[in-house]
Amino acid sequence: MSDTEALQTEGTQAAPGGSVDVEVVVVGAGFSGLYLLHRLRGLGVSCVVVEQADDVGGTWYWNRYPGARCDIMSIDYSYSFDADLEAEWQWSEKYATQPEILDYIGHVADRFDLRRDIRFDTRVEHARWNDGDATWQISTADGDTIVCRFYVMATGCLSLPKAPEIPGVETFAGEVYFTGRWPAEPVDFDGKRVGVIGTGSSGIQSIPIIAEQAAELTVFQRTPNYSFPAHNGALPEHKRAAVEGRREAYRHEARWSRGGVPSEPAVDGAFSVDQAERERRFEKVWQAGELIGILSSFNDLMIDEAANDTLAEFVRGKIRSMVDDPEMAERLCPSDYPIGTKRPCLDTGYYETFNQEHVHLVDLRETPIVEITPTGVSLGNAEVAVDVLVFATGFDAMTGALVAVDIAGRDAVTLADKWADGPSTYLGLTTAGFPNFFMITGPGSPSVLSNMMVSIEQHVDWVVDCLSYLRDRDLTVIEPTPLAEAGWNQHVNDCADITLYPRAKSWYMGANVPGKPRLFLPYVGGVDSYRAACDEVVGRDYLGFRLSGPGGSRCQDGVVRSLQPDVALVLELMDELGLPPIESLSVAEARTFTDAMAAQRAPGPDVGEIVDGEYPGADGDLAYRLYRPPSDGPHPIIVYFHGGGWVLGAHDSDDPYCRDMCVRTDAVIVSVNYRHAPEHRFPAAIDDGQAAVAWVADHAEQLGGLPGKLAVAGYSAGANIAAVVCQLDHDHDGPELAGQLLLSPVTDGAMDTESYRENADGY
Ligand code: FAD
Ligand code: N01
Repeated sequence: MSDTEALQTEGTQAAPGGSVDVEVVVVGAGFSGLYLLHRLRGLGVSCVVVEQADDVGGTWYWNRYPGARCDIMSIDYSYSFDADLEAEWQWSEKYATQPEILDYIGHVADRFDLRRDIRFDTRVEHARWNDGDATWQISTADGDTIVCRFYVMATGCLSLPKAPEIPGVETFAGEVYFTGRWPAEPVDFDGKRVGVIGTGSSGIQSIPIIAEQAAELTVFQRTPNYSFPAHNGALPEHKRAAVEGRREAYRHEARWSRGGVPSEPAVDGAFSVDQAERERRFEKVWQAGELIGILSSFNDLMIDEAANDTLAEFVRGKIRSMVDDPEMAERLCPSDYPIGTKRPCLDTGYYETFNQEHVHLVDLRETPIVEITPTGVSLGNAEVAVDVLVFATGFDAMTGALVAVDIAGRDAVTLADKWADGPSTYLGLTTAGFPNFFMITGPGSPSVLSNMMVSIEQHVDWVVDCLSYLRDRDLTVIEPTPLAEAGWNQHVNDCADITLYPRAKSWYMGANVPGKPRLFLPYVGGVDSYRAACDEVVGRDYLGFRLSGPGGSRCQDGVVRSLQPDVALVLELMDELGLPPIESLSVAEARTFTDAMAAQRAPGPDVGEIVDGEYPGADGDLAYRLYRPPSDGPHPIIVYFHGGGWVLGAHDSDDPYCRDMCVRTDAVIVSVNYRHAPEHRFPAAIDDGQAAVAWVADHAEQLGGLPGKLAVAGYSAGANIAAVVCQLDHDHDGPELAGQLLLSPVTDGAMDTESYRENADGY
């Protein structure tokens, strides 16, 4: 246990505990709120659920647009907490429609007699924490207040439609519909001219059905999406086999899977196989129509742009093959963001819809909407006349419904103020300054990146177990500490930063809402890792939470995940392999080990040319490998020194990295070998480094370099060599260098130097 984690017992004075109307107020009667109510009843805790709609259902109450259905298989996208419920409900198809899902939710509400504790048609508008008696006061739009001990927002990640942000909407004289607020009564498009604005999942699901009825359909597309055919129908055989007779085991696998659906994670990268094998695998997932499998057909699709582009190009090829008009096909092909970084879609006949004569596509990047007029959509020079407008323009996702309520915590600080620069949470469940306040699938949890049912059940179970823990110990207040929260935020960001997700203007990034802070909102580390972190927090006596009440007051402060995620991955891999720590290996063993690890990794992008050769080192010839970019030369040259603690590696051991650097910098990379310790003691490596830079400078032209454009780079120990060589060349009139690039150059183990304080970021 570290010092910061030491259990601090802060006396046993009773924390206040004023009287309450009800122990728990839950806002929202979707999947989350209903399960929470059921579990709290089981715990014998009084609870009221407040819901603005007139019935249960949440997402599936509001999104009644034509074609609405789930895109995680219904057998997975359903509650798992009750075996009898599972046994008695049979889904009619692989991906159930909205009416069937709403029926299911209604069935659950009836079966567990939930409606009697739900206040429908009631919108929560304010919530105030009262520090004096440790209660929340919840105020509704109709002027009622409810005083409670614990306050849970089960308000959904995709429940607050965003404004369309197009001038003139209110002037439109025809019918207007929002997919996220679709009326209960059927909408008749028959013989009408319909405009659909938006091509996210809602647009892509509804467009083919609206096209079946409308006289003319115009789709207004700002960003094309990647969509895969759902191949809906009966439950696939492999799924039936995976579940039959072992449902509980199957559900357990889902809880400990990466995305909330049992699946075999890919162990190889996209470039570890040839193109034919890549295409074969992509074709297999295309035919399967399963969202979770698609992005995990190789292990590097979401972290390596070149790998990602192989899948993106495969899908673009499919779009071109399905859409007859080549120009229309190109407009439907996404090209300016990695596939998967905006949520991909599953569809039924979406692309083929554009082959129909009465279906038109307006590319808003070519002709933006100027305004909505009383009769249609003005594109500046032209107007598209419509009778009906459908806004499939999405949601203020993940934070919208939370900050829409005026929630004031300690010292009257509001959630909206605290999150002005983006949400800050501990585990996506709680936030410092807001005691006894919980969010279900809040920002910083896997939520929208997972099968939400698994994430919802996990969050609800965690909250209910927490309340049970508090009750058993006569504790009444729980709040995360700033340290724990900062650590979690850092971990969430670090996980996102090693992926391609932040590259897209997506709702995951808050980019769809003008003025919303840009940061990656969900936790991308996986349902399994996340669950492990939540369990660990509990197992370490609610690490990072301050607990108080008549039963005492304590806090075990600390950070649950302090290791950089990529480092953690390597360590976990080594742990799984059962290898001894590298520092305990002999030099020969360590070299064998790193060679074996290097053989496993993805090869890196293609470059224009690779040339192996030798240069005169300080004490004999040494090998180098030259990477030339695909573009026409001459190019700048970078002399590169590999990493490996002065002991390991060679001129070709950082091959993927050198390829990547070559392609991205458009420079020739000359990766040089140097003599290693312990056989060759200091300063052998430095001497070779100087010799290498001098030789490359002298031969720059023959190597295809631009005169005067020579830089030196290195990784880890190689960066130390690069730094020293640059210094020596500077001091002793060596070759003129245009720059140096030092990656992870550990020059001093101490962390209290000026340089470290000024420059070090993160861990
Ligand atoms: P919601 O279902 O959003 O319920 C929140 C409830 O809170 C709503 O009823 C709302 O009215 C109420 N509420 C909000 N604010 C207030 C307030 N201030 N006062 C009173 N009441 C309030 N996820 C998947 O994993 N798989 C899928 O296939 C899938 N398909 C989806 C399809 C669509 C069209 C959409 C929009 C989302 C989909 N999702 C899917 C995500 C989906 O939102 C979740 O799976 C899940 O339904 C969320 O349940 P919830 O109870 O947490 O929130
Ligand atoms: O919303 P979206 P959605 N002018 O934000 C465009 C879940 N879901 O309701 O990309 C013109 O994805 C916007 O363009 P751009 C799922 O998680 C699941 O479709 O911002 N266009 C985009 O094309 C999903 O991701 C299912 O450039 C404007 C579209 O509107 C999430 O809910 C079904 C615009 C919005 O797409 C949200 O999906 C439905 C403007 N002013 C939803 N403003 C399943 O299949 C926005 N757009 C399970």
